[in-house]
Amino acid sequence: MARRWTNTLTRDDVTPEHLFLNRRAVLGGLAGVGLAGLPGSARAQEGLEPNTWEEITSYNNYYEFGTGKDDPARYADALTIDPWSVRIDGMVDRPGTYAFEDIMDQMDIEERIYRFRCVEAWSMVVPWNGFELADLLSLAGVQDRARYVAFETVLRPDEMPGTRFPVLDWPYVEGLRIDEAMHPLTIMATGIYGRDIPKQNGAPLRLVVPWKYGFKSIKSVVRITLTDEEPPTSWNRANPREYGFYSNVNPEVDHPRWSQATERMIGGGLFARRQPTLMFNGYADEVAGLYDGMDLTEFF
Ligand SMILES: Nc1nc2c(c(=O)[nH]1)N[C@H]1C(S)=C(S)[C@@H](COP(=O)(O)O)O[C@H]1N2
Ligand SMILES: [Mo]
Repeated sequence: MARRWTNTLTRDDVTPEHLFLNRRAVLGGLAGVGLAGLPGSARAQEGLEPNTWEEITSYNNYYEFGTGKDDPARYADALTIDPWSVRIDGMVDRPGTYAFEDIMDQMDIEERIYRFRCVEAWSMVVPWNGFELADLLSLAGVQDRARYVAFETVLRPDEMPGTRFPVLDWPYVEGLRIDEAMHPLTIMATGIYGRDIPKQNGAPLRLVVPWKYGFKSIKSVVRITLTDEEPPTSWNRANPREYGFYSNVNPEVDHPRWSQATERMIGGGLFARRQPTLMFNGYADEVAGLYDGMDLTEFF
């Protein structure tokens, strides 16, 4: 590991249950006092000011808890996240089951805030806490022949009411090419706003790939497999015409059923000005080189 660090996070840092359960009331109150009059869009458009906690945690996609935007906030409390472990296997030197606490002990997460734009039908700026996926993978030792990384979400029908319906082929799976996975903008998030990541946002750890559409950012990851073949992804399986493996944010490649040339900022209200979608979601300087020579209308 390149960075050494001192772990200051303990069990005592975990969000107190009563605050978590009452977050709507608590945060609604806070918003009423401190943040009134400053719409999320205005904040988010000045530089990279983050959206509010409420905007980020009450409007989610996590189909294991239902397909409605407010289903995850209503039902995700049922997910048990302690203990948690991630199996890392395939083309690695040290395959095994890595306990979440042990991963946290190895990672340099202190004061590491990644304020990323994330985009889909709406866009937001989220202050993530976490660590680079590359650092997690180096715990297991990636072998040279690995070309792709496959990810899998926990599947617990008892805790996840949405998985009783065949909306997607469960468990939710995603994948990245190895150079995408190793890129420093690709992170595993464990928190937002310096607090533990809420369950509806993918606790205890979820992928974040800021230059791709939101659905690449798989939640509540329990397995990571290094492979030499392009892995299946849930949305590509469900609808290969509409969702490709890469899913890079690209205003020039429309979804077959809608234009992706503009985005509406979440929190700005229905009349929020739509803004042009940026190539690679504004991260072109950092990541365009990964796709040199590729026809992005074919590899969408
Ligand atoms: N396991 C799992 N991960 C998932 C999803 C899901 O349904 N299940 N939805 C994806 C989609 S479509 C989006 S837009 C983002 C939303 O992340 P957010 O709720 O934190 O904004 O999560 C992605 N990760
Ligand atoms: Mo999505």
